[in-house]
Amino acid sequence: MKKRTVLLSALTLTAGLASAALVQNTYKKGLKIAMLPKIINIPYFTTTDNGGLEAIKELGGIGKAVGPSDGGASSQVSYINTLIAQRQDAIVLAANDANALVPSLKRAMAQGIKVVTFDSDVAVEGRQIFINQAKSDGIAKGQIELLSKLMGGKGEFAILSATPNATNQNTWIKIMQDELKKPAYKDMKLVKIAYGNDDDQKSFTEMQGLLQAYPNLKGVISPTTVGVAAAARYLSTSPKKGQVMLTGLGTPNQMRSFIKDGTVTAFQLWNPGDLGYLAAYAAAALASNQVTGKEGDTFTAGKLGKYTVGKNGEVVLGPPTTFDKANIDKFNF
Ligand code: RAM
Repeated sequence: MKKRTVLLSALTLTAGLASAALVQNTYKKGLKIAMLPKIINIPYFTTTDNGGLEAIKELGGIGKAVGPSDGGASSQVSYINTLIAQRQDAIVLAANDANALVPSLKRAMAQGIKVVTFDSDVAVEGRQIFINQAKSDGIAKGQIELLSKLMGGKGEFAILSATPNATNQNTWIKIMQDELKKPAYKDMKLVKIAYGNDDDQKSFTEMQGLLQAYPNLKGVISPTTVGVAAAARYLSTSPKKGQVMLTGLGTPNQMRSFIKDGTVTAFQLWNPGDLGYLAAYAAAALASNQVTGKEGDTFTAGKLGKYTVGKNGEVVLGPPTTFDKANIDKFNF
């Protein structure tokens, strides 16, 4: 039995080395690839940056991560312009706005710089590939289903979002609103959409405002890692703890204590490190002329394996995970 295990791991190791060698052959060395998240200095994007930088290092490229400290619609424009001036081979960005960045991204592409969006997209003409963390439909419907379960299918609830212009949150909210028209959710009422701007203090204050303005509130969905952590911190010391069900998209490390103290029962997310890693590989595949971003293109993303480009240049990382008391300690990001 022991022998077999050793043999198996030796085989796995050989297979791993073989695919690593393949990667070296397929991708250009020395590519300059820049990660440009929505905002810097929040754990979620530090993790996506690190995933991207890990991939770039594996590929023998030159990676860097830059970005604004706020999520305003045009806060990334000057960064894009600088990256163009630096003649990066590719820009990998999570967009703060669907349209505001398109003119500068078009300028980048006209100069041969490849553009990959991840997490939050721009209009299709502003990039070659979009790495979606999961199917938007699955994320949005999953959030409503989870909250409905927590609220017993009944009552008023609010959404505490990121910035009002965030492409990803707005896509999810629209799908949530459509989903609420289903008979299964007829007793659930969305009373307010608030915006914490992916700012901890603003999100905290918005959560406080929601609980004060809607005394019958039974639930809150915060589909942002910053928002859900700040909302949980507020709720954890409020008399409403246990009465208002809070869920959303959070990182296990930021949410662990709120799961353990009973403020939050369950929430969801994907692996942000893998998201950044996959996005950087897609950028390298474009910059190495392995793919153009058209439907059906395939590329190998190191440890994550093979991915196929779908409609409108979209690549999907995989389904999100639901975290609760039973599994949260298995995750460290
Ligand atoms: C925040 C950002 C990001 C979003 C996650 C869930 O970190 O708004 O865009 O995908 O939350």
